[in-house]
Amino acid sequence: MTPRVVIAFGSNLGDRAETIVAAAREIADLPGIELTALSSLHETPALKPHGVDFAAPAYLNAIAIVETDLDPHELLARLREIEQQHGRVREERWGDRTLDLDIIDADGMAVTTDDLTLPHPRAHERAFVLEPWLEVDPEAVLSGRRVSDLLAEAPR
Ligand code: PH2
Ligand code: MG
Ligand code: MG
Repeated sequence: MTPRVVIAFGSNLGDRAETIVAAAREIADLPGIELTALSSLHETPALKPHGVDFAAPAYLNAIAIVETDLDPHELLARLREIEQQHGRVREERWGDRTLDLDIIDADGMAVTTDDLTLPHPRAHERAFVLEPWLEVDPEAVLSGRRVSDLLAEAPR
């Protein structure tokens, strides 16, 4: 069976909805990838390293499920290109951005390298990832835990 990969979208600068919808189409158009689900767009307050920042521009977050045989590093390289095309600038950690594309989980595969850790190390506690994921897959599991349970425990 083709591995199922969960990709998170985040945007809090520019035309957030247009950017996420365009990026989803660009992902679907990548060779070797089939997009099988896309959540709705969830508006969420910006989480910064010191906590939720209501003064920062709010995010739109979404989740896509894709099926692909691409190696996660190969997929990450493609996602970084799409971020670049949408004007992503990397400055401060968790700084405001036009587009963030994160791989959350690749069929439970464990990866620990400098540029990629799978499953995503913070996804289990992020309602802005868990909620849209649950919307497209009510039975979703992350690191052996039900995403519905993780969401119930996640800080709001
Ligand atoms: N992404 C971050 C940091 N903070 N806050 C929200 N609401 N949504 C995000 O996608 C997000 C964030 C780092 O990637
Ligand atoms: Mg991120
Ligand atoms: Mg990222």
